[in-house]
Amino acid sequence: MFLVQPGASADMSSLPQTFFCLLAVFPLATHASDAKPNLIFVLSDDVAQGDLGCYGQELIATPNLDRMAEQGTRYLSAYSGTSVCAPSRSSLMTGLHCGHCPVRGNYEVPPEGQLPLPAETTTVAEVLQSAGYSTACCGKWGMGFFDTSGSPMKKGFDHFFGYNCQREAHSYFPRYLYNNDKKIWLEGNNGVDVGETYSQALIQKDAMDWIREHDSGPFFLFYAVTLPHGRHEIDSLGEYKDKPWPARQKAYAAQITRLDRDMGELLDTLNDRGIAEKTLVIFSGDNGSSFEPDSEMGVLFKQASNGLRGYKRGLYEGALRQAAITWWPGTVPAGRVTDQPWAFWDFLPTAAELANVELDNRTTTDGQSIVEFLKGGNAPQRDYFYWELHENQPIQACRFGDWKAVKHGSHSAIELYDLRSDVAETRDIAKEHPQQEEQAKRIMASAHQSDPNWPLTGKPEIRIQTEKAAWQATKLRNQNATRPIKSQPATQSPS
Ligand SMILES: [Ca+2]
Repeated sequence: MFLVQPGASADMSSLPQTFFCLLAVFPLATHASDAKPNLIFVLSDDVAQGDLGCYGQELIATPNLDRMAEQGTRYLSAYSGTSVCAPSRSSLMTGLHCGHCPVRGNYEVPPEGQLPLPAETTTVAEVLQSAGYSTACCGKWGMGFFDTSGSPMKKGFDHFFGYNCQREAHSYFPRYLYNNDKKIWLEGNNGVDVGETYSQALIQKDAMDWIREHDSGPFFLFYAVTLPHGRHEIDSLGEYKDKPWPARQKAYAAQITRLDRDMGELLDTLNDRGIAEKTLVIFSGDNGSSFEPDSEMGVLFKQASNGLRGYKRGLYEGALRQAAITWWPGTVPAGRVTDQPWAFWDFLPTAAELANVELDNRTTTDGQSIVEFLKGGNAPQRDYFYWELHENQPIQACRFGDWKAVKHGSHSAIELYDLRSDVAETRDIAKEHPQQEEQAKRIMASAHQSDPNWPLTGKPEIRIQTEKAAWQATKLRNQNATRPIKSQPATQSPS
């Protein structure tokens, strides 16, 4: 099968140099290695601001994340890479926004997995590995199968545990997970129905064990938790069992509370091992809310209570501003809530600064270090933030100052909003502000690097055919799946 390699037509020379930093990977000599903090980035799949008590949720219990916010800093304008899984986490891993990132959409390839990150693209894990960090990824990967250039084992991780393919991660009772690149079969699961082995229980155990084994540090854990994305399957409804809600809502609430409990165990583990003050934990969603505000789920859980427009698979603020909390006792200010913006592509340069390394000349980033911001200072100044989304009709968006522009397709007009007076993006004022409209056009033209996988005109034929073949391969796998060996139904509701 022929696949266009991501980034194959990259033409760096056409990019304005002001938006690219070209740097070198070598340790800075001035600090001892014990000054390097441990880094944990928890990326929850689809958790939204509106799911958490600290952002106003009243029906779902999240005591541990609320406590994390009290002891740390909570962000109102933390932007994801884009608003679906693979490109959002690729932006996080590569330090590139989706105008430059080699993965800019969910692009499934047969027999399993997603379009791989190319060999020449550096990840934050590789940067940290080069700085002497032990590295692990637990949860969901989605950036390339093990026999491709995008394997987590080739992208800077010493250890991997979980799902390689994000489609397999729709099931919380999968037939198998991977320990490094070795398949481990899970008893009683067929990947289609509710089974007996709940994946998150194994993933959480692996992550906590790995932290304990590496507590002498420095370490980097990319904990890509699958909760609450995919089918709303849960091993126990807990306190929601008797709520007068539909089954799906009960299961969703229980997923969020399970996520919260696991985050509580994570922070307790750091405290118990005496490494809390040496460890920065960033908790974040990978996109904004995944529910329409008017849907049953959206209404019950008031998913649009933050007053933002849009949700997953769009580029309005509600799709891009995710739930985000940082925690590092003694270093990150406790109880701070800030509206100053940062974005996923800032993580790579931030991690590099904390690890005391400079980036090599193969490594480019669109981000800026937010170390001073994390410590209580201001967010870095920048010219703009930029996003793309390549699901069906490609969408572009940018934010410059308080101006926000969105463009739905190459032939559409630019929509322009003033976030200062209209954070809900209700009044398109492009016609009244031609200068800002022009500025948005210029940003969108220069920030989009041409790539045969991601044309702004729509899905290329090769992607359509490849995704079709991937879907057939998945269907065949599921048809051949065996029924659970011992059927003890847990709680399930349809996705
Ligand atoms: Ca997601």
